[in-house]
Amino acid sequence: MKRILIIGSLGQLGSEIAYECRKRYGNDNVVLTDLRDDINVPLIQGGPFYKVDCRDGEAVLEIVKKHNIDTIYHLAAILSATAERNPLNAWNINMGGLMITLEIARQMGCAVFTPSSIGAFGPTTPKKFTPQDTIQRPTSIYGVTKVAGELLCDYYNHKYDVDTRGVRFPGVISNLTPPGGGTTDYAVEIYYEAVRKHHYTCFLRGDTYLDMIYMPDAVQAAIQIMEADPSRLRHRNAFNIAAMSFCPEEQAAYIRTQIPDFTISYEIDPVKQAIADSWPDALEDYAARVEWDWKPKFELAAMTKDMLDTIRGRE
Ligand code: NAD
Ligand code: AKB
Repeated sequence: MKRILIIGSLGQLGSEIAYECRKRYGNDNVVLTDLRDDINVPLIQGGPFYKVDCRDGEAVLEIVKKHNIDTIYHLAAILSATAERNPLNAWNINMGGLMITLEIARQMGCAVFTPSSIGAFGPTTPKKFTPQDTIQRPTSIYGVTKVAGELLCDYYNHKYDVDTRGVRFPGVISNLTPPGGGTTDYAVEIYYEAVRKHHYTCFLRGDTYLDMIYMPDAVQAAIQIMEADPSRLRHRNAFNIAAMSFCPEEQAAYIRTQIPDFTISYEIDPVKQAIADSWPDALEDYAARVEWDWKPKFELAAMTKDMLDTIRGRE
C-alpha cells in the first residue's frame, strides 16, 4: 500500500488527484498539504491535512517521517499568467518548493511526481507534432521554471537514484476546483459562462491552438505513471502527453452543438496571448504511449458534453 503526500493539494489538479488517491489507497494513507486552508473543506476534513509552505523543509520532512510517506506528488506552483506579474516569487516558489521536495525524497527514499507543462516549450520549438526531445527555450518565467524543474528531476534521478517521474501536462479542463492563474484558463471559464450567460469574452485570439486535456485523463496520467514498471521508462520526467488540440473558435462551435445560441467575442490580453503564441499547437506523445501505455479517453466533443452537463446539474 502506498503512503502518499500531496503538496499543493487544494489546487485544480491537486484536489482531484487527492480524491482519487484517497479512493484508491485509503484516506489515512494520503496526506495533504497546501499554503491555504480556505477551500475544499471536505478534502481537508476527509483525512490528514497540514497548512504548510512547500519551502519549509523542516515542516515537510516532519510530515514525511510522521506518516511514513513513500511517494510525493509535488503540485505547488505559480502558473504562467500569474508568474509573469512577479517572476521572483514564481522562481522562489516553483524552484524552492521542488528543490526541498527532491532533497527530502533523497533523504527518505521517496518517489516523486512533478508535473512539467506545455509551457516548457518556446517559440523556437516545432509547433506541430512537437517531439518528446526537442528545442526548449521558453520565453515565460513559468516556462523557465518548468525546464529547470525537468532538469532538476533528471539530476536527482541520475545522481541520487531518486525515483522521479512526470509528464508535461497540456491545459487542464475541469469542474471541481477553478484553475489557478494560467494561460489556458479560458478553456474552463468558457463552459461556465456558456451555461450562465450563453456568451463568453475570450482573452485569447479565436485561432489560438493549444493542447488541452480533461481532468479524468490528467488524474489517470499522474497515477498511471507512478505505478508504471520502471524498467520500461527510458524517459522518466517530462513525458509529452496529448489528448486534444483546439482553438477558442472550435471550442465555441462544439458548445453550440449543446447551446445553439452561444456566442463568443474577443478582448485579447497581450501578456497571455504572447505566452500562448510561444507554446506548441499540438504535442506528439509516442514515448508516453510506448513506455507506460498512456491513452486518453476524452476528446473535445465528449469533454464538452460532460462539462456542460456537470455545470448545468450544479447551477
Ligand atoms: P493551482 O494553482 O490550481 O494549485 C497550486 C496549489 O499550490 C494551490 O492550491 C496553492 O495554494 C498551492 N501553493 C502555492 N504556493 C504554495 C506554497 N508556497 N506552498 C504550498 N502550497 C502552495 O495549480 P494546478 O493547476 O493544480 O497545477 C499543479 C501543477 O501542475 C503545477 O506544477 C502546474 O505547473 C502543473 N500544470 C498545471 C496545468 C493546468 O492546466 N492546471 C498544466 C500544466 C502543468
Ligand atoms: C498555464 O496555462 O499556466 C497552465 C499550463 C498549461 O501549464 N495551465
